[in-house]
Amino acid sequence: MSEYYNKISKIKYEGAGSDNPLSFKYYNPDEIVAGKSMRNQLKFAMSYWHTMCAEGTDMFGVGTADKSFGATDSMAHAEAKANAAFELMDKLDIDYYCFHDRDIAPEADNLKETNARLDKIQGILDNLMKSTGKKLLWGTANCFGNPRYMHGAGTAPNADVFAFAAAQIKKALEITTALGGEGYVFWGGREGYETLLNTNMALEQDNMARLMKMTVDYGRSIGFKGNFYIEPKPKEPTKHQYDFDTATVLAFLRKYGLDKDFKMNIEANHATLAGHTFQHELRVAADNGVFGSIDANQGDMLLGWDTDQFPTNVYDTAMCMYEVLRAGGFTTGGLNFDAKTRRGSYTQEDVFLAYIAGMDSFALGLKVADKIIKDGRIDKFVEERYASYKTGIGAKIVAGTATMEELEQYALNMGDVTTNISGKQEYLEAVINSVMFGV
Ligand code: XUL
Ligand code: CO
Repeated sequence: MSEYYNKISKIKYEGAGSDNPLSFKYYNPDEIVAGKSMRNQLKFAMSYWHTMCAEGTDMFGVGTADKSFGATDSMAHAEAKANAAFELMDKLDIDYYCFHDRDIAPEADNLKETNARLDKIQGILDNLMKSTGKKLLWGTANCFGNPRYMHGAGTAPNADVFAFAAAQIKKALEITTALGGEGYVFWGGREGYETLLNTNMALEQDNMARLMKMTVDYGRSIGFKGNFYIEPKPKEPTKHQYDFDTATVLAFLRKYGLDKDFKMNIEANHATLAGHTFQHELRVAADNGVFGSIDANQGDMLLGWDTDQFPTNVYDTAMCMYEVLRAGGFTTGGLNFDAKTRRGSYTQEDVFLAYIAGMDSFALGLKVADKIIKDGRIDKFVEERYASYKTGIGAKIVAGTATMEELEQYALNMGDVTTNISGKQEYLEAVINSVMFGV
C-alpha cells in the first residue's frame, strides 16, 4: 500500500519532557485514568470532511492545502482518501472516524450512480476497517452542500427535495449500519430559515420530525443498533437553525415523541455560538439523559462564526471531561475532532501537529477532571450549597408534599431569610487553578 504521509512516522507518547513536536506529551493511550485507559475514556475520532477533504478554501480565496493524494480521477481520489485516512489514523493511534456520505464518495449525475459509488467505497472502507481494527463512530448525510438543498432538506418547502433527502439519508444509514457505526448524526445545516416572511415554520418542523421518525424506524428495521444523535447549532449557514441548542432540541424531541430515540452530539463551537459555554450544553444534555457524543473543537471568542479550531484550551477540555466523567463516560459516543487546521497551516505535518495538540489537550483535560473529582472540593461545595433541601421544609419541597399555604405559614414564622451563604465563585475558580497547576 502506498504511503501518503511518508514524512511522518507513527506518533508515540514521549511524555511532557519531550521536545519532539511529533510526539504525544500527555496522551498515553494505555495509561489508566478514572478507571479506564485514556484510549477508552477519550475515544478519539477523525473527521473525514476536515481532515481528508477540506483544503482551506474560504470566502476570499481558494484552498491552500493539497488533498489530492496524487489522484486526478474523482473515484481514484475517493479511494486514495480512504487509504490516506487509515494511514493517518494508524499513525496518530486514533481508533474511530466519522463521515458524511459525500466526504467518502463524490456525488454523480444521478442518485443511482451516486449510490453505486458509495457501495464501492463502502467495500474499501470495510476492508480497511477489518485489516486495521479501526471503527466508525458515526455516519451522516450531507444534506446541505448541493444546491438542491438551498431552502433546506427535511424542512424544504418543496416535497421533491424532502424525498431526495430521505433517499440520501436512507443510503447513508445503510452504509453506517453495514460498517458497524456506533451512531448516526443529524446536523441540520440548512434546516432553519433566512426570513419568516417566506416560511411556514410549523410545517417545516413537523416535516423534520416526520423525517427523523422515518429514519429511526428504517434504521431499526435494517438492524442499526447504534444511537441517533442531533447536533445542535444556532445558526450558520442559516440565519436561524431549528436545532438551536440542547434545550431547544429537547423541546422539539419531546413535542414529537422522539426523545427516547435521540441523544445529543454536542459541539464546543456550536455551544458558544448559541451564547452558552461548552460545559453548559454538556450539563443540559447529561441532566436530561440525552448526553451522547462530542464534536471536539473550539471557536474564537472574537469571531461570530464557526471557526472549528483544534481544541487547545485546557480549561475547556477539563470542564468538558469533568462533565463526561460525571455523566458516566462515553458509551456509543466519543470525541470527534470536528476541527480543521488554519488556512495558513497548510502542510501535511500541520495536520498531525493539530491532532497531537487536540489529543494532548483532551488528555490533560481528562487528567485535570479526574483530579477535580478526586479532590472533591467542588462537588462537596455544591452538595453543601443545597443542604437545606435535605431536611425540614426543603425535604418537603423536594418530596412534592409542601403546599403554598404551608410555605406561607413557614415564611410568616421565619420573618425573613437569614441563612444565605456565599456562592464563593472566585474561591471555586481558584480551586480549579490549584488542581490544574498542582500547587
Ligand atoms: C457543521 C458541523 C458538521 C456536523 C456534521 O458546523 O459541525 O460538520 O458535525 O454534519
Ligand atoms: Co460538528
